[in-house]
Amino acid sequence: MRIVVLAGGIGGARFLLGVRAVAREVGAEVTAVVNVGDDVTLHGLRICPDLDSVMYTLGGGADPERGWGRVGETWTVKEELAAYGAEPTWFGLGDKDIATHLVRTRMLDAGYPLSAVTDALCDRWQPGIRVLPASDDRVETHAVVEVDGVTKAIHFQEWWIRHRAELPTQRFVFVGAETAKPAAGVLDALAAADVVLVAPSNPVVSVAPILAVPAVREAVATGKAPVVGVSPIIGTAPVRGMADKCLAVVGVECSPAGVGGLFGARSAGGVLDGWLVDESDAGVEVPGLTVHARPLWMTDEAATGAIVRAALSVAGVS
Ligand code: FO1
Repeated sequence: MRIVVLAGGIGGARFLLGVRAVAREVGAEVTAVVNVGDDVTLHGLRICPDLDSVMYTLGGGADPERGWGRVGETWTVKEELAAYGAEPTWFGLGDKDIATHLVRTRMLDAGYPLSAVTDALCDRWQPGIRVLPASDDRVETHAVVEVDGVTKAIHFQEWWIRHRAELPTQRFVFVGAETAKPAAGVLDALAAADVVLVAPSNPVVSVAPILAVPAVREAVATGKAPVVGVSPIIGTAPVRGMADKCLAVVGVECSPAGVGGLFGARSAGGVLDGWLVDESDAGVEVPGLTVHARPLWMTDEAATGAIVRAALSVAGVS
């Protein structure tokens, strides 16, 4: 069986631990198509938070408390940069993490596409699945905000970290998405997939930027493989992170029904066939979608594996 997972953020990385566990049991191949909308260049370094969260988490090097960055991290370079007053001081780069960005930036500057760079970085981390950026092109999430009566676009990381998602925000823009092409390998993986899973990642700033690449959306929406999503919302709150604030920006209710409706049914121009919601949300209905309910807390790899098995069963491929 070939499983493709659309993923971003820490929720996506943790979901992939369960996907990998199930894939090992059933002998499936897994490809993660990962959000690049959070990527940013700071201090001259290209930083890809979602690719790194996936790589570090599956490679056993992620910090379990923060969720992002490396376990056992030190912060000497960050402190030295702050001592110089080198902005942005609101973004924390750990010493070990910086090595990843140095290798990535050097390879990108030498002309390698992000997919090849990611492959090279994964040689060290051995994530046990194929990790692909959604695009080798720049697709960068910006938030259109109002500050002191002035409307301007700021990078997602500035909105998320510096302003804790609390600025009055009109909308998100995925800069470059319209003309971006899927990264090498993405369309082949989708064409060969037996099932596509949408991880319980932030729907607005993790999954939407992947689907904003026109050929990716087209391949997911019209492909032969069934597409099943796992709700990142339980009740009225995100399982993790600030998806509630992002959903408010796009005017979607923070609920499993709201997010299911945002993705929409493939039969009605959306991207999903099935939608897995938490057991406490049993009875939720989304037009055009097969909705199943089961416990969705990813407390450990076994619990996450059980969620993945349920998603495969909704897809009819288990
Ligand atoms: N999140 C923070 O809240 N503060 C930080 O200083 C920070 C730095 C950082 C550096 C590298 C990296 O890969 C991720 C980092 N994150 C940080 C997490 C990141 O901003 C977001 O959680 C993701 O982009 C959302 O998926």
